[in-house]
Amino acid sequence: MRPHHRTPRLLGTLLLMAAAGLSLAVGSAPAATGPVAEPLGRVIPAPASVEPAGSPYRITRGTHIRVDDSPAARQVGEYLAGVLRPSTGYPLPVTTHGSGGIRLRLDGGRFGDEGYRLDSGPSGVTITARKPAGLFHGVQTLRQLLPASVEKKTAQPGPWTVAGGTIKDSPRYAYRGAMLDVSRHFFTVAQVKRYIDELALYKINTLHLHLSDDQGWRIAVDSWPRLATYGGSTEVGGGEGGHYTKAQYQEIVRYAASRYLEVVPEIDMPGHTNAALASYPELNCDGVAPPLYTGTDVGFSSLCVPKQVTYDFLDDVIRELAAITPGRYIHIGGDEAHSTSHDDYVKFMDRVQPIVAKYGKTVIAWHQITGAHPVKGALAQYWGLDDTSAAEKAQVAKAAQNGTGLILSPADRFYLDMKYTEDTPLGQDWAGLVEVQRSYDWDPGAYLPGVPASAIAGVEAPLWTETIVRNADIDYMAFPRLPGVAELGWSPASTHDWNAYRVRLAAQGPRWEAMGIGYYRSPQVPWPTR
Ligand code: NGO
Repeated sequence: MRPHHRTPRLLGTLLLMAAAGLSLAVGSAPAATGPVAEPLGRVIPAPASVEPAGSPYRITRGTHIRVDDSPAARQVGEYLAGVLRPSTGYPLPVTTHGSGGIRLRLDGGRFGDEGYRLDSGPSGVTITARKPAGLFHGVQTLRQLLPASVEKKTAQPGPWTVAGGTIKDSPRYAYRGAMLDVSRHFFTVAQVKRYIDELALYKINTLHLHLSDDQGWRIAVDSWPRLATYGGSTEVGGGEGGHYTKAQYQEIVRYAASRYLEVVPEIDMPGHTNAALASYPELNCDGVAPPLYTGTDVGFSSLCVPKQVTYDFLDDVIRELAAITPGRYIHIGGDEAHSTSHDDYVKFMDRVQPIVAKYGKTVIAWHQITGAHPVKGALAQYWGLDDTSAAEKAQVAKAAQNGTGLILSPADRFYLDMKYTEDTPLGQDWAGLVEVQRSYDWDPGAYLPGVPASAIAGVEAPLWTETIVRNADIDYMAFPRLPGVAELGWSPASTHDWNAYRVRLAAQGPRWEAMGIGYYRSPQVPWPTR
């Protein structure tokens, strides 16, 4: 096993012991009877630097969570207390006074927008960051340093020990996303919040919501009300579908922001638009509305490119969506426009991208936009495969050389709807089978030939939901692959090591069990025996 980045040999030994299923005494902690703390280097995503040192800190009934006198720092403190109180059974008051304990400190230092430093020793744990987002990510690290049972919702015996030492950490990429397709099957606000909480644990900072497709339009638009009331009235398989009112969407946005995730709403166009075409006959070139669609074919629908009403419609939709979206981006889809001619596709994108800019947002689109004229500042989301043609990859690389940023979501690595093996009961296999190692073991910085490293904005794990219906379905497909996506997005390339990673991943299993997350027990991962 390659030693962990800037990590003393002791840690490697601890990891090997853990892999062998040996129990660990942390630092000079007294021999514990309850669950043991995680070693400092077992966090996912792997921190940039880990230096185990000295004695551990133990959270007790008297521990305070001390925060700077700022509303954002206090909020992060309350969030941490919300995680720790049920399982520890301790009061853990959040306060601006006192000494010792758990301290969340904002400081002008060199931590970047999302970075933090965590120092742990006998007198306390201090997380220091320049911005509240860094404090929040540091809190996720702290969670993972505590025994898995800290995630339970009822009081557990402890002890609640955090290994001693220092972690200095900041992300490799600014964009670290997960997409949920709420169109093929609709997911309630509560279900989306639940997924947000799972994403936050791994420092994912972007939630991309695929809000419209052939099978359903999921966001209320006041100027075109039938989109939601009729276009949203069904889903794959013919279920009743649903849509978010503007207030509900804003609730999702607010909740995501409280977990330091930015919401990227997607309205797919010009293809994947049957739900809109069914709702308004005038959007069709022939003026005839097709029926609602509940199958899983793709590529059969298109907005009418020559008609002016198409752009009046999109101006209204984008204006209303931009007004309830504080984030920087609007995703305009652009994939699989097989029923739109190439010329029409280019014309369409030339007209729509300025509408996004007009309402103050930045365009994201699937990478097919690189076959048109991506506007300055646009991001293209790559969803090709290893065996995507060299010509298509070259087209994407050329756009990247000309300034289009890339979000990497290769379907044969990062699509969470791909089956793990032939036996996976859910999901699809058009992009191949994607086991955990395949998903994790590659480098986004060196993936597409001819793409400058600086063009990679980040990574995203899409979860398409043709076959995904329940929370348990989401969990089973996302875990254990999602933490790998998060690690490729966050951790320096120098920490990348499948053999070390699989051991850290195995240690997450009991945490997911404590959280009620059912996951795929991949044989590639040395899970602890239950
Ligand atoms: C493709 C297609 C989606 C499907 C998905 C299923 C993209 C960008 N368009 O990905 O409509 O749902 O595959 O894996």
